[in-house]
Amino acid sequence: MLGETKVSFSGVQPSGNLTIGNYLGAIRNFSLYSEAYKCFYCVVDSHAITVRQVPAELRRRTYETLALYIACGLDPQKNTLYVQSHVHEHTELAWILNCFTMFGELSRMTQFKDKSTKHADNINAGLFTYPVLMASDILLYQTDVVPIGIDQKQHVELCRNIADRFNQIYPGTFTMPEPIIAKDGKKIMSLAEPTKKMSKSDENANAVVYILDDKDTIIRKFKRAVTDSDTCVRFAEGKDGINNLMSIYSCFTQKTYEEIEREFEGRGYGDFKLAVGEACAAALEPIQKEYAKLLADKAYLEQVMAKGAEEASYVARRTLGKVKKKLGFVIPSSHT
Ligand code: ATP
Ligand code: LTN
Repeated sequence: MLGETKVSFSGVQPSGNLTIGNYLGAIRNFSLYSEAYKCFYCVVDSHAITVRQVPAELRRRTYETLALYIACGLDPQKNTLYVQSHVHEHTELAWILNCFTMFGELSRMTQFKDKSTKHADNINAGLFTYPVLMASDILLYQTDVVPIGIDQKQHVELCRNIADRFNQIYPGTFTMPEPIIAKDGKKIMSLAEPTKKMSKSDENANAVVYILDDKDTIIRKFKRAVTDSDTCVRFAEGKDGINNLMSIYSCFTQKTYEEIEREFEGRGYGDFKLAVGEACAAALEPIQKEYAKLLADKAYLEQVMAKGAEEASYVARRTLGKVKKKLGFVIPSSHT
């Protein structure tokens, strides 16, 4: 909490083209807090380099992710939108928090286990301490709520453990953050393997619907989505593909599962898949239009990120100063 105002913080990595999973699980929910909370939404480029990135692509995606934040409804006047590496306090606090995080805790993180299997040739220390940098992102802003997809819940729980451990030794340092996980859209699954999370770094582009896919592509991908040999559109255990499509359709149309089952009673999967594709394309169209305008104005995006970094730095500097004092670091006289 910053004074009387509650704080919302979240981030997305510029590690690929953003998917409808990123939108429905995270970004769409960021704007719920814009009015009543002080909101910090960050493009986490330092996290992205835990796996190898092509420099030109990382740079381009950093602009693109910022443009998508705005196109998805985050007004830069009401939200602090910025790039993580522009505020050096993130990595500085991360070092300190590393000294308050246990090896065993980090070893239990499922994202680390998944990513180290996937990138077996590059199991670097950054991949291992990734959640500590994430804890630093969150704690620097005295955050109350962290809107995320369910896959990030374990990381926010670790962040709470780190904050608690630090506060036990140095009382009153950090606000305790709460993960906020939307009821609908918290885990959108791959269209090709519906038991696996839809992920922007999936090599199979047909498994993933990107926010920027055009209507024909979206419809084609939903048509090819893996389902089952049943023909009845209903939500049930074991029908992972249909359950996923129902959850996507429900998110884009606000219809309940019962309404969806009634709507498609006696109709086959083909009709249903087409309807999901159309609803998704219709919802994404205004975002895509706004995005195209924003991306054409690089100077504007640079202005947004500069203003965001200035606002974020102000708060980050204060928290880091407090932490250093509590630890017993000598504060240079030029900083007081
Ligand atoms: P990567 O494939 O590079 O690991 P990702 O697609 O998992 O990326 P992140 O940048 O790690 O995306 O996540 C940004 C936010 O989007 C997080 O809050 C995460 O929980 C959420 N998110 C990611 N994928 C999904 C999904 N399939 N369903 C719901 N939320 C998701
Ligand atoms: N680890 C997150 C991205 C992220 C984040 C954060 C989310 C980095 N820092 C702080 C919430 C709060 C992910 O989605 N992979």
